[in-house]
Amino acid sequence: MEQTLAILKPDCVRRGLIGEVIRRIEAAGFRIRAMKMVHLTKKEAEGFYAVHRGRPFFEELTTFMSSGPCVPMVLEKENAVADFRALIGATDPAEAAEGTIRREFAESKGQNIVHGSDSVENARIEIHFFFPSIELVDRR
Ligand code: YYY
Ligand code: MG
Repeated sequence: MEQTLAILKPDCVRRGLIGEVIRRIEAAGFRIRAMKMVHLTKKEAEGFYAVHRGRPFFEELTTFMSSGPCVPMVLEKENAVADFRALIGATDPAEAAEGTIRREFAESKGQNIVHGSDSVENARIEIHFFFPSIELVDRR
């Protein structure tokens, strides 16, 4: 079964939307295989988003991601990576499809409520960034 890494970003936590977003994730058929709350340091946020280093939004992005606690989770489902990207919608909420999580809740492109891995390979890397294998449950 495919897995993806989701993060409920600091804006989601700050605005009291953890429950609402998790409700939508579960209603869409994803099983939660790991979950915790962490407050990333600036350096940790830079490490997670290393692929974007040098981009104009990198400083703002990593400052935002280290501005408060976030909730990383491992989600499992057939076709989890693509299906989760579809559930959250485009990066910019103004361009995200009707009914997607970002369209419904995100206030800007930079503060867009939730992260989802963009490939199966990146999902594997991102899952291990947050979760040692002992924290990954395998319950049916
Ligand atoms: O995968 P996704 O989160 O949809 O977008 P990415 O292109 O990977 O960018 C990561 C993150 O960076 C995005 O969620 C918001 C922020 N960002 C931005 O603030 N401005 C951009 N032009 C592009 C991305
Ligand atoms: Mg991305």
